[in-house]
Amino acid sequence: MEENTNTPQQEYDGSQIQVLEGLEAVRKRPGMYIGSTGPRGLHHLVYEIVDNSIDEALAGYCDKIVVELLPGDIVRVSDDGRGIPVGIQPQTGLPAVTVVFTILHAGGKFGGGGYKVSGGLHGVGASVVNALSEWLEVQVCDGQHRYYQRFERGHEVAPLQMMGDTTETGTQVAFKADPEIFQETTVYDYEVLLTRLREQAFLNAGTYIVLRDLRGAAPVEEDLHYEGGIRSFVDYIHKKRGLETLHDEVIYISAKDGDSIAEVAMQYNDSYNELILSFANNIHTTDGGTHEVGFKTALTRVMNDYARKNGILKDSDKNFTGEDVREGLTAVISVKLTEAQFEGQTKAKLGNTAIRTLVDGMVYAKLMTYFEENPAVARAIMDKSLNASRAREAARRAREVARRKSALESAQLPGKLADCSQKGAEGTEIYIVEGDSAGGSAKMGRDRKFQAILPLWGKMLNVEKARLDKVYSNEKLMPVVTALGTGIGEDFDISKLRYGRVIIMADADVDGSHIRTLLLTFFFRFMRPLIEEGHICIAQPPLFKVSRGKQVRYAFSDEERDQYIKELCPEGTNAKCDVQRYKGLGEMDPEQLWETTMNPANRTMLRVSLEDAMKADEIFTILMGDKVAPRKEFIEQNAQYVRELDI
Ligand code: TSJ
Repeated sequence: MEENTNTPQQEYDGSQIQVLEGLEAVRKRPGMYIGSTGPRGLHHLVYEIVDNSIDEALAGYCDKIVVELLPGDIVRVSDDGRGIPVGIQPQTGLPAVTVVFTILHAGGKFGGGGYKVSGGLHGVGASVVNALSEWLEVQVCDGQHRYYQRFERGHEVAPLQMMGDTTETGTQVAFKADPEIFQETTVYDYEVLLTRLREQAFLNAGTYIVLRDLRGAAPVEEDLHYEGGIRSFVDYIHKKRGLETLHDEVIYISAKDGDSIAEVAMQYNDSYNELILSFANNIHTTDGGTHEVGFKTALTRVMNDYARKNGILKDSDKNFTGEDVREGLTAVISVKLTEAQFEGQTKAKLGNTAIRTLVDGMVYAKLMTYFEENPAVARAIMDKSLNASRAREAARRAREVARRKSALESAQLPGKLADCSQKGAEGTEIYIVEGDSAGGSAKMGRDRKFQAILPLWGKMLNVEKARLDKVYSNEKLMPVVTALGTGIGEDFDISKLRYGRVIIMADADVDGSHIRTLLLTFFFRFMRPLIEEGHICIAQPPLFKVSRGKQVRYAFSDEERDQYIKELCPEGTNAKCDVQRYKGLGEMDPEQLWETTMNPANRTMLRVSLEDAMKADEIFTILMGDKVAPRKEFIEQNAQYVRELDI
């Protein structure tokens, strides 16, 4: 058990009071401990519990973990580990298992200040889940006895009870998220849990994780077990995205240094995108850190050294850049270490410098050996990088031409842009609108002081197959680039942004979702800081107009529509409501569009997160890629989610 500043040292009564105060604090400010009380926070509860079983598996004592969703959205997690210890803890006079669920661990992953990962692999722990659950029940078997305890909103209902004899060992925890805390929803999304648990199964090769959904009429179950570990992860990503690989085998490298372990799995595909997923102690380090830096620098050096040695790069050629050697690369980096330091605002960046040295040294030495032993694979990868480097040169020239041209044309704004009168990014917005008729309504309905409108036209560019040089000559995206003013890729300069908000406005149908996916993918790949800094939004036009005479309501969902019908035309009266379903933005007149979607006083908008954009990028890859089978499979599997996923 970790040192814990909250652990009371006094007698039983005093400790109990502090226990309750600790968990009350969690209930008062749940966001501090689990990030949010929305769906993300809700799913986080499951991860917090499962992480404990995974730790037990990593310690070598458990090989099967079962996660079940029961009717009523009760979660049950079981493992066949040693069982949480039940012995009395001297500081508290309570069984260790009771302490695990009732005493708040110091700090918190999302808490302000004082957070330090102290060797333990998991986050804020079981007591936070307990505090935020309407009820929680734990059962522990230690090979001799079965024990049971129940808690309600963090309070123990009764002390730990011995229930009988058993030869089994393991831990089972069942809980019901508290609807008082999770007011938005307590319903779990099977796919969300599946994705996360699959990731954990990849990261912990050999561990069996079963996800079972017993909420519906027919049970749904997925067995997650990958002997190949992160090798299987890379393979899975390529198959799922329908990407053709450049070489058959996933390259796998690993090394140890004291208590630290580093592993890399990598493979090239025929796209132009790089995907590097890095993890430290099974936590996804979305902001990278020392392990990722070590990998990238070593990869660039290996590629250049090998290419020079084998005459692939001539004396007169310039070195490959990091971007050249990562084009079309999918890599998973996983490190496990004690005393991991997580840095940055979201604590998603690894800081330990010793890990950089470990990964760098390992990748340089072992990848070089791999290339020497597999010259055909090396050659295929080198050719890919050569191509990338030539395309980069071509893009540079295209960019210079574009720059020179725009200097000549005195930075011409696109002809279809209806600019706002106010200048500068502060308080201004640009609506990017698909379709001419919607563009026309938006131009007439807007407040021209601070709202600019850019209608899009022309054929869509397949960003998946396009490099930067293609973007510069694309008639659909180029107006967006010039209107925003920032440039793209390595030229991107946010200080040149001409509008504070960039709002995508498209229909709520399949074509609309295509254009949203395209634009988000484009921003994600070429103007990522716009997303990171929260500049990109999605307009939310209403789906229905419900009216009775002069009374009008706009509804954004089926439920809202039904509610307005009830309000305007109560049952029992013979009033009749007129319900209009908007099939597209073009069906709204300028005033309606202003009132419902563009007027800051009434409108709702979605701000796009990096995660949304990553999802769009993934969808885009599948929808636009060459292979038909994954696309078909994706559409079939996701038909019911498309609205949700397509953002
Ligand atoms: F955290 C938790 F309570 F929520 C939880 C813990 C939930 C679940 C589903 C499993 C577990 C858990 C904890 N599984 N296995 C363990 N193991 C221990 O707590 C344990 C057992 C023995 C020893 C030892 O040193 O003998 C040490 C530990 C940490």
